[in-house]
Amino acid sequence: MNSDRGNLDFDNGGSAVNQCSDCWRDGDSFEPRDSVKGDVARMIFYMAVRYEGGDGFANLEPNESVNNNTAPYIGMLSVLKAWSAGDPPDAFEKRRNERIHAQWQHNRNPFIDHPEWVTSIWP
Ligand SMILES: [Ca+2]
Ligand SMILES: [Ca+2]
Ligand SMILES: [Ca+2]
Repeated sequence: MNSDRGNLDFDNGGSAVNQCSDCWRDGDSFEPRDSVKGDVARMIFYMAVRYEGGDGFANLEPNESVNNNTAPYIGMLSVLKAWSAGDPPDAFEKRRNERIHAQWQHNRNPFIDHPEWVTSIWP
């Protein structure tokens, strides 16, 4: 999925993407299939709070644009919020979060544990 997305922002619509069932893309945005929309959004939200400009990484932040290209911003915030609300964490996503927590550096995605924090941080 990542290679299909490239540097595109996230938004609804576009044309069907080859070899990616129910994925859509146009010149400035990518839309994954419904069952992973929330997963994708929570990953972005996690990166947004994880990357705050330290450790040689840019301060990644979500915004309301589909023309971010390589800038450290990812849109569309309103669409990502809708995707997160429409596809809440399921057993599979929670298990993956537990596994990542156990195996890799004890990082976990707080938005999988607390999806309600999305609207607390980005009202
Ligand atoms: Ca678009
Ligand atoms: Ca999902
Ligand atoms: Ca950030």
